[in-house]
Amino acid sequence: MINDILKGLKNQEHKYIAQAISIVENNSSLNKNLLLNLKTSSMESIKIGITGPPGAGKSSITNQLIKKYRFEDKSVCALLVDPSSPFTKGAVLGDRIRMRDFYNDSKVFIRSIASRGSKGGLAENIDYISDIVEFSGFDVIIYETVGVGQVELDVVDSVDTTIVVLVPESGDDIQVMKAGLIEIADIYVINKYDRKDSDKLFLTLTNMLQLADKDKWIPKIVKTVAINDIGIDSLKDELAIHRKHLIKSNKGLDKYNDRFIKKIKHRLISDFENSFWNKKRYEFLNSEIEKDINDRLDIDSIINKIKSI
Ligand SMILES: Nc1nc2c(ncn2[C@@H]2O[C@H](COP(=O)(O)OP(=O)(O)O)[C@@H](O)[C@H]2O)c(=O)[nH]1
Ligand SMILES: [Mg+2]
Repeated sequence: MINDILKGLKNQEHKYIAQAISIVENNSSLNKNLLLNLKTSSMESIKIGITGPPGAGKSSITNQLIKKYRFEDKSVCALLVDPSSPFTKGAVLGDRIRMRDFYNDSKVFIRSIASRGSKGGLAENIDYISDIVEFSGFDVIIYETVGVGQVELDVVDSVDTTIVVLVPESGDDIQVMKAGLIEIADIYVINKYDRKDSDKLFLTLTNMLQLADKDKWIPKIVKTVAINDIGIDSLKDELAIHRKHLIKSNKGLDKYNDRFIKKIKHRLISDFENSFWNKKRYEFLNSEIEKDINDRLDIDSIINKIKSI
């Protein structure tokens, strides 16, 4: 079975990509281990993260970007990280409908992934999922996420370029800063530039970027009206410029190495946990939990006891 999956992934067959991602999402450790050694060369595909508040136009921008990359015959994978619970599928459905443009295009793979699955969150699975889609050899991989929670920060670690989408009505500078969106952006998009107060947000952002560290990459600001395909070409140009910067400054290699180290650490932790816990250790832990709160040993003593078993 695993050989079929690997072969299917190499051929970029949607059925197998979906199956591999499901294996990871269902967290079946046996099957997940079979996927562990996907050899990927993380530097090859263009990896983009798009984040920002709900309704800012992230999916609309993703849609337009996919069209542009398809025009160059690049294959594209878009992963929509859905923060809603498994019970409220609304957001996902909306995304799917707009993405229907690519329904018959075998070089476009679009999938929603749950940030909070029934077993385990995205954070621990994002390494696997990005390995799967990179192994499948997509030229471009786009992750769409909402806001800046832990999930988004994990996604930022997995991509080369992070786009933060803001809209004129998304509020004043303080809110933007407070939301933590400032630190993570390589490119800002002010979408819905057809709306009033767009220039105001542009000025605010421009002023804010004056404070940025001049030795580092200074984020660009791109104005777009995603629904009318305005500014998307500039966005694509800026993505290419940032990519060149990453390669020239060796930042791309640094990011790759950081991801490599992170993967090793994640794997070590999960291997350690899997081999550490056995029946006796669990039994001891449970016996403590069954005690009245005041009768339990303190945490350090419990840990030492468990280690000694
Ligand atoms: N006026 C205007 N509406 C837009 C623009 N881009 C997207 N929208 C609309 O904004 C709504 C939310 O867009 P969507 O892409 O789903 O936002 P997301 O939640 O960030 O993915 C949709 O109704 C879009 O049609 C734009 O540039 N101008
Ligand atoms: Mg969306």
